[in-house]
Amino acid sequence: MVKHWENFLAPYKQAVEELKIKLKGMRSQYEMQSIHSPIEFVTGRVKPIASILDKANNKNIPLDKLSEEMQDIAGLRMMCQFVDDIKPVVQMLRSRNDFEVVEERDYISQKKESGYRSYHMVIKYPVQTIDGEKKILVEIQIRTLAMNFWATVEHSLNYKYRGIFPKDIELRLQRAAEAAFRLDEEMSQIRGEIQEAQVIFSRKKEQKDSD
Ligand code: 0O2
Ligand code: 0O2
Repeated sequence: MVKHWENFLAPYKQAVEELKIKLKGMRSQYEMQSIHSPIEFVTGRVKPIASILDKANNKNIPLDKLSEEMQDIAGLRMMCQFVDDIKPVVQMLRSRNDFEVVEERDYISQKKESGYRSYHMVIKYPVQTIDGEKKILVEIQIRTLAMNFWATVEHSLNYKYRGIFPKDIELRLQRAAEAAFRLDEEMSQIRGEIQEAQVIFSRKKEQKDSD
């Protein structure tokens, strides 16, 4: 059984590792050209077996249909400083030719009832194995740092309360979601100022490094 999971998850692990390098590489390319990177940082994970089983159970996904019906066994996250950075990242992902985008879900213009905001893309990624090429589904979530902060906190609370929040916590989470939204708006307003400061800061850092 353990061996079976190990075999099943191996291409997902490989995909996450490869995509982390590729997507982090996009950030370094911006840095090299000294232009504002729309990507702040990238994380990735393979869903833990227990979480796969829970989700399959909740969504009635038969275990032999996991690879077609569970889109986030392999998951990448790309964090951006500003809401306006998200579109260029999405465009860039669409224009790559090392994978195919099969679905997009825009929870930014259409936030979820919980208050969750993020842009989701599901891609079909070809992994090269010793038995030939395997195409697997990978979910990429693109969000701002503020959206990520909210989602991370809500995710832990969700885990603690198993999705059934006490009324006061639910209310606070909704207010926190609004506050995160306003924070993103405020930051967009002073985006120019922030970026100028960041350019000066990185020039100073470069100077120091070359001294
Ligand atoms: P790195 O790899 O060091 O750069 P869960 O099932 O949710 O309880 P979880 O949260 O997936 O378990 O596991 P874990 O170990 O906390 O997460 C590993 C990394 O993947 C974390 O960043 C998370 O921010 C990120 N991550 C977690 N869940 C998801 C997801 O659903 N989709 C995507 N795309 N990324 C996720 P590290 O450790 O800084 O990453
Ligand atoms: P993990 O690894 O625990 O994060 P569903 O899963 O039913 O919500 P669907 O169609 O499978 O819906 O995919 P969807 O909603 O596009 O993406 C699911 C993933 O988005 C979740 O993965 C979360 O990572 C994130 N997400 C969606 N809604 C919320 C929310 O209200 N709060 C938070 N914090 N994250 C959300 P999982 O399955 O929870 O996995």
